[in-house]
Amino acid sequence: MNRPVLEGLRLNTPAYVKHARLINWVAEVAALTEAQEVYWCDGSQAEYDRLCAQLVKAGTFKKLNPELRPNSYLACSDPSDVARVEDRTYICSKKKEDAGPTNNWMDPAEMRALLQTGPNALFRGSMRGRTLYVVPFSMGPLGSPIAHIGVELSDSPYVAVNMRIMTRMGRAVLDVLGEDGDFVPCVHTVGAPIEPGQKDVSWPCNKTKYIVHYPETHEIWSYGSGYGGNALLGKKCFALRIASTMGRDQGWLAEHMLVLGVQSPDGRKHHVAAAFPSACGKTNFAMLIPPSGFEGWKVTTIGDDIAWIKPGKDGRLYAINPEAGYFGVAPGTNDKTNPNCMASLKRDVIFTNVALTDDGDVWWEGMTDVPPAHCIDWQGKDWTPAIAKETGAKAAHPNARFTVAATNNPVLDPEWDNPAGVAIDAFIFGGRRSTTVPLVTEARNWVEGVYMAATMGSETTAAAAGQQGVVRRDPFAMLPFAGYNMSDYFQHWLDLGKKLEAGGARLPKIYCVNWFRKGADGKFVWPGYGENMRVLKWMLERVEGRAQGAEHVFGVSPRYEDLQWNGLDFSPAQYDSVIGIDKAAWQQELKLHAELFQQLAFHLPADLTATKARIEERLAA
Ligand code: SAT
Ligand code: MN
Repeated sequence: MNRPVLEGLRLNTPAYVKHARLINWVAEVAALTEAQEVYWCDGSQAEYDRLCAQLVKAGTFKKLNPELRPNSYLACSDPSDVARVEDRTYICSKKKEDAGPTNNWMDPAEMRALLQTGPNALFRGSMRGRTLYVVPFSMGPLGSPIAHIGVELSDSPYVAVNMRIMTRMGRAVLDVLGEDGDFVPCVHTVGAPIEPGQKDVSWPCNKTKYIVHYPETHEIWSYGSGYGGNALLGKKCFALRIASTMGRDQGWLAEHMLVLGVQSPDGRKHHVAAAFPSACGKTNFAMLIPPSGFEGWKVTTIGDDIAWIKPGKDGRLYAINPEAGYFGVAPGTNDKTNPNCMASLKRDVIFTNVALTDDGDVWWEGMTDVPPAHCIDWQGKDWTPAIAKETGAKAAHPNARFTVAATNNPVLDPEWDNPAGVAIDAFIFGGRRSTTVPLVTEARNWVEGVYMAATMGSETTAAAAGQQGVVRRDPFAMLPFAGYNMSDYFQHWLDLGKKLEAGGARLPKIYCVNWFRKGADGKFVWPGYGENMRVLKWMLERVEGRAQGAEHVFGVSPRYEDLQWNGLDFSPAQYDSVIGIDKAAWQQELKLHAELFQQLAFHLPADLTATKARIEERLAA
């Protein structure tokens, strides 16, 4: 440890912190990064307000018009730092095969030399001139048997305030941690030290980026980005990549899933967990408003992005939302697509990379039918509809986000904070596919369901840097988030199912959905959004053994007459075009499954290859 630096540094450890290992680790990281100061977050409202005011002063935040958007802020990032960077994300397990072919891998010792221990280690001096914020957080209700604790050390006050919304953050977490409780250590720097006399910028970051996970020691080190999942380390890094490895070792699941409750008019309540890739409508689905014809039905939100699921003593699967807030995509959100979300965003919001209107409010593409006559776009430039028409400039970045507390959601499920979680009745897996994949299919059994989830494909979105709109395989919507070998992850799902079934449990049903099929005119055929309730109702009636369907090559789908149509004008012909199975398209699709299985050949479960062979046989018949 660098003595002279440590001696000059005040750790400012509050008296209530009793955890010696934590204090030592903070001291070590402060010495390594040469942070100017250490600040321990207590998670209070006063602290949040103070840090926001400081961010306003630094130019990172603009305070929005308090009459139109009380207690809300806009941050605009550096144009180079706008999304997760999958090609800079590493799983550093001891053995390369444990990271698997879908993850970037580097030997842990080599990575540590690069980041922490080598002569030019990136973290060395990376926080010079900055404050190191100690951010203790709980993923899940404090003290829940399904929850786990992390501590993020970050030189970004933007991260500190976002973490207060996204997690249970602050002093109460340290009380649960006590003198030697376990926590996942997360270190984050924007990688932009300030030298004496140098002026800071409004969004510090570094061209070089590393988002690094050590699954064996449950550590996260993130360098160079201040944005979203790269920087709010409780989210994808901990709650998915590290937690998925914890789940493998301890017999539970960490999944990229929303969790919702559905109550029927006669008061029966079911819970559904649904996996979709980033920016495919998880938040909209989690806040769905049943359409006309569904009076008396109610959908409530438990979570919108991540589920931690553990088997209960009764053999059923219980899910919690490890997060406490939503970091959702703004563009496309409006009073028609997601009125509950719009209501959630009325106050107490941090917006990132949306546009600023002339009256000090926010705007994004799709928020209103008529765009404002003028606004300042996310890059600080003048924006008008005429400029947009001429140059194609977007007012908001396509991956612009809002950060808002779950408690702002008018349809928050009363059980959302229940430490015991909610029992899951059905899993849904969905991708964004213009062709091929039918509106909904029920797997005939757990293994077929795992096959559907494992071979899921989706067209890429703006949530990750890189080309958009190309179909890639995204198994379980976990391609960028599985913290270990994808084939071992499939095996874990199969093993858990077998174990629960052997114990006599009735497993949740598994469904594959696609809201995104397009017609010959290039437009979506299925109206989506609230109308997805029609599909949800069918699934839950199947769970109850009450609804009918027709069996086909890879599962069971509803016939036109099996869905409830009142309140929607949707013809049998239109239905055919979203539910139909085109033999040639599926033969092509299975070739893509074969490619995936070739890539994942190491440890690929035999159950999945056998399932594929059976589908091929049926398709050829
Ligand atoms: O990972 S983020 O939190 O930036 C958003 C996402 O990709 O779902
Ligand atoms: Mn997500």
